[in-house]
Amino acid sequence: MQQTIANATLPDAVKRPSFDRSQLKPKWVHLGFGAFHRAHQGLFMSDLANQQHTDWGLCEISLIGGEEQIKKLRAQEHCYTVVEKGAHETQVRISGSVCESLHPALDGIETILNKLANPEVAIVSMTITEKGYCADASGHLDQQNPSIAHDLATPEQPKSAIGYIVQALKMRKDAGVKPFTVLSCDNIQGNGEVVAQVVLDYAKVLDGELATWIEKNVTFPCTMVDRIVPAMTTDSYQQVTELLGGVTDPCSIVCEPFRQWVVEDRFVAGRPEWEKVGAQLVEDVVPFEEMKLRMLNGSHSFLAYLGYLGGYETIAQSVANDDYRQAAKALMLKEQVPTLSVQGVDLNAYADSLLERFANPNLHHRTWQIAMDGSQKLPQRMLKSVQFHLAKGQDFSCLALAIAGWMRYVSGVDEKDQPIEVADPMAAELRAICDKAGLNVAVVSRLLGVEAIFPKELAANKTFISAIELAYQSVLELGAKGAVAQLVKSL
Ligand code: NAI
Ligand code: CS2
Repeated sequence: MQQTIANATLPDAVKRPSFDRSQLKPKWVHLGFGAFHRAHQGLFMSDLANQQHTDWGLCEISLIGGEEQIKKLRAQEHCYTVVEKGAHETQVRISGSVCESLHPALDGIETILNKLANPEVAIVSMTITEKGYCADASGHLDQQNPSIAHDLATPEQPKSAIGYIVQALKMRKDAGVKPFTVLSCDNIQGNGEVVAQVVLDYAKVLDGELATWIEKNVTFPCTMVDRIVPAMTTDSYQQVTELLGGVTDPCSIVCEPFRQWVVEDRFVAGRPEWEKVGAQLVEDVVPFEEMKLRMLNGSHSFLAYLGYLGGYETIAQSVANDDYRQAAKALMLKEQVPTLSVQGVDLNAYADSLLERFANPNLHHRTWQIAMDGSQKLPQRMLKSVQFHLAKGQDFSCLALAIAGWMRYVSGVDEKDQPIEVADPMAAELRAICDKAGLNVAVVSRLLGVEAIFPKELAANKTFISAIELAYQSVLELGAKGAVAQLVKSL
């Protein structure tokens, strides 16, 4: 019999689930068995089950890719390893909260729809990345999105997460079954509102009565999720194998020790008591989301674009450069904090703690990974803050340099004339614009013309245009490192 973490003898230091896993029922379905979910919601649930008797178990579904991983998860009885690596300490735990898994390519679309329509299912959560919501720049459903166009034409054979959710809700409504709560756990401001909007837009196209029923009966709580979970690499799998005493775990994940989960307490069919294991259940999550997205993710994107261009492979390497560290801190404190409404949080201390987390030498968080999908990330991490400063006539030179760094990055050629593999749903369109303009400040106004990213009014603002042009010019002339150093001198 093949040795897996489910049947092997593991080193004593490895913490295994202490609860009876046979009691778990798949009452919570999650879409997107990616890196983050495993280290966050899956582990919260496993911790809770370790602490109290619960029958809340997870059914994992990946809709795009991840088929092999689902097979591997099944082969190890749905257990997986989470390694929490701090700067000085490492903890190894086995998460045991998953009791079922499905994949359209393995089990068929109908099986997944039937699972979602099963009255036992009370929560459907998701980590499907920003692009999985298929929203346009106005926050409405993008009906031109190929998966959405496909699903609207054949709603009983969906491909998109939105198509699955609406079809399952229809099946529940038709069968007289009460709905589930839809819980977005992606890094999107107002993530609950965003998913509610696209779900309702989609339902309205198909069936107005269904849309009204969803509006009345389904809740879409917003969540703020936080834990740095880099994509796994050959090296990190190797490290896990060593920590497991030679046993391999292809579903394992390595992450930082910090984790935070703030959730709006609006669940239509019950929820596990996540507050017992550190989650914050609150009335309004938006102030926390803004804080995290603008301070953590905003500075992460700054470090990702300018770090990559400056030759740094990881975030830890980028913040080891004092200029980058100071610029990231100024971006947080001078340009993001004034835009926030969160109460009762010491934001200076929060900024320091973020820089400490970024500096964790044991996490190999690649600048390239964070630079991914910039077209989806910039608006929420930076553009609202820029608009705030423009309205007040205030300086936003750190944010301007981050946006200019992104513009230089999406050209697809680095400072040593080497190709950059730009991963972004709009990569081809952005590349074509850059190729036409060349590595030239003229590219700025052309990229600002991409309405899916930059609101028209912002793109036409002269102060905004010249700030980005100035920043872009400095990246061209001084290189990313030089531009960051110059920025820091000017602060
Ligand atoms: P990942 O690449 O490991 O997993 C992505 C998951 O999204 C996969 O399960 C894939 O099946 C699914 N997916 C991708 N495109 C999709 C689509 N169009 N429709 C449906 N499903 C789709 O990425 P990871 O690290 O798990 O991150 C996923 C999201 O989690 C991020 O985009 C972010 O919003 C959120 N997050 C990630 C954190 C991290 O540090 N990795 C921390 C906080 C939030
Ligand atoms: C990162 C985030 O990939 C990115 O864009 O900024 O995934 C970041 O690691 C998390 O939001 C931390 O919670």
